[in-house]
Amino acid sequence: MKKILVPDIGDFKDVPVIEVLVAVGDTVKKDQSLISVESDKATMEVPSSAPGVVRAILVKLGDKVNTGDAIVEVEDTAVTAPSAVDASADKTEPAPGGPALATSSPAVVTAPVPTTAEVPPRVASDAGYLSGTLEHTLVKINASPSVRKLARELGAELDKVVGTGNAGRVTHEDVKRFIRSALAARPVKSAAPVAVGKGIDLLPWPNVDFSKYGSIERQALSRIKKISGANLHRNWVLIPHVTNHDEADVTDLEAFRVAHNARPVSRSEEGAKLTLLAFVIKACVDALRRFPTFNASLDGEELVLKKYFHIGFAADTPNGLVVPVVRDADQKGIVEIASECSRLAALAREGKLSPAEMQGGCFSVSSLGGIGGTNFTPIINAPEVAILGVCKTVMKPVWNGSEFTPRLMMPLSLSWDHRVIDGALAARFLTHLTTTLADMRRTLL
Ligand code: CAO
Repeated sequence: MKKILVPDIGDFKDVPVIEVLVAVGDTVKKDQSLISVESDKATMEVPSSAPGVVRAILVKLGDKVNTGDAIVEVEDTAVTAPSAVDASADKTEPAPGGPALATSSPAVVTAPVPTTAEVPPRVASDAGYLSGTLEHTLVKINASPSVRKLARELGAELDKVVGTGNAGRVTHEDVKRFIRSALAARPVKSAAPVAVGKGIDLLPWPNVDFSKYGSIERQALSRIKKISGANLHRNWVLIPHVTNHDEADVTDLEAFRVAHNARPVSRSEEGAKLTLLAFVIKACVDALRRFPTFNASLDGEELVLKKYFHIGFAADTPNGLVVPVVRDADQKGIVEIASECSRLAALAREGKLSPAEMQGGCFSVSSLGGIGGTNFTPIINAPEVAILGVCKTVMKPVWNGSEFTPRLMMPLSLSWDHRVIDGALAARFLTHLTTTLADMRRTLL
């Protein structure tokens, strides 16, 4: 029998138990959460330092615990389990400076086993940072006990769920959405047997000890980075991307924009600064209308064509990339689109976008125009089928048939899903976009 103790929880004292996550008779794995405790700064799940069967629960809801308090008694089943780790501090202490090896099976060699106090708590912090001994063990899971319970029941890994609540707090709806999208992303069973093709068979990731070559520092990825990274990776691997590049002559457009911003034409527009991004979104809507295949999603062997025009735009925030959506951009004027982008971008930076403000996009625009660069290959935001990258405008000599004239050129990069779109269609779409941006009056035709 092994008593599981509260590990070192740093400066926290008398933290109340807000959840008991196991019952007597449950079989628990090593590192499985046993209880949750919550201080005014953080929520922590205390994991089991050993596998086994829960024989007694020594705390109840509302009890206050401190480092070293016993919370659960576990009968250690490790010695009989085929691949188990002998984690019982009663039976096996790691030999100083070397691994603990003993199990009932001579064929099983175990890893060094930490003592109870060495098993770190999983910490969720509203503040995002905690000091002292916990700093290196932080897992930012900003969610209420009931949300964490729901996540456990549905099998959602909370640290992969994007929190859309206040300060990125994970809500019940976030967990359900995560599960829905995980189910939707499951490979559809094909009626016909797959005769050829292989899974991606890659070399293992290089395992390098960088500190051998110089001094290093490790930083945990932000929550948004972890989630967007997983999504981007899936999209990059599963979608056959092609990117076309072109340039739009925005000389007249920029002159109009600058003049408009200098002297608003009406009181209602005063204060709403026109941005190039707003014009690009409007031009994209026009192109999507003319080329409906771009305003679509692939669903098995069908294309879902959308009759609405919700346009997402990538927003760079201190915590990573998010994509707020301008809804019904076809029904909005450029001033309205500009002020909506500015409102959504501000909310994005504060981490206050609501789920609805990030859902339902048909097509995305990723603008690096305010920063620089000549071209890039944006990754499609599934289940959309195309994305437009915008780079910084540059004044260039352009041949007009008789002479070179200085023209302000905007580099555009259109990535598209080759399962849905062919190269010729993509070139037509991009040509339409550049022509429209060269003279936005075309959108009125
Ligand atoms: N060419 C030249 N200048 C441009 C430009 C372009 N294509 N686009 C914007 N600018 C200028 C703006 O006019 C503005 O200048 P002024 O202040 O003098 O008017 C300045 O650059 C800053 O613009 P901005 O980028 O802040 O504003 P925006 O409306 O163009 O973009 C937003 C808003 C949210 C798209 C932007 O802030 C942002 O987050 N961009 C990064 C998107 C991103 O990370 N994409 C990569 C995704 S893949 O990892």
